[in-house]
Amino acid sequence: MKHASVFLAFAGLGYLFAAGPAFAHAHLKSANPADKAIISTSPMALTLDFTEGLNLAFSGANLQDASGSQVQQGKAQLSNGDETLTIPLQSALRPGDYTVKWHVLSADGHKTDGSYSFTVEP
Ligand SMILES: [Cu+2]
Repeated sequence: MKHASVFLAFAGLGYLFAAGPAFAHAHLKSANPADKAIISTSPMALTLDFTEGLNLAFSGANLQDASGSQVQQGKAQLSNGDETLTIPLQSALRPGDYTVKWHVLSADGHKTDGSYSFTVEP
């Protein structure tokens, strides 16, 4: 379905549409903790929901604290038709600001990346 709509976009509307933001790659649909969330309890895992299935071997996310240090995390897993990336955290997050930097390869072979932030309150 997604490939068909991509093809139709090229065939019907050409590059004008293809260059637009509505093009179908694996975009981050939602996350938990969410972007700009302020939470009072450390999450057990990061959960990222994408708009397409992912290739686990080339997909992942790194959690960094406010100083840019990498936070210890477990092995990433896919679920929900490979559209949900779950990354377990190995210990409770201390209060502070955190940034999630993600990079994924979708099943259609396209790479996308991005980042978002959340805050753990004291
Ligand atoms: Cu794509």
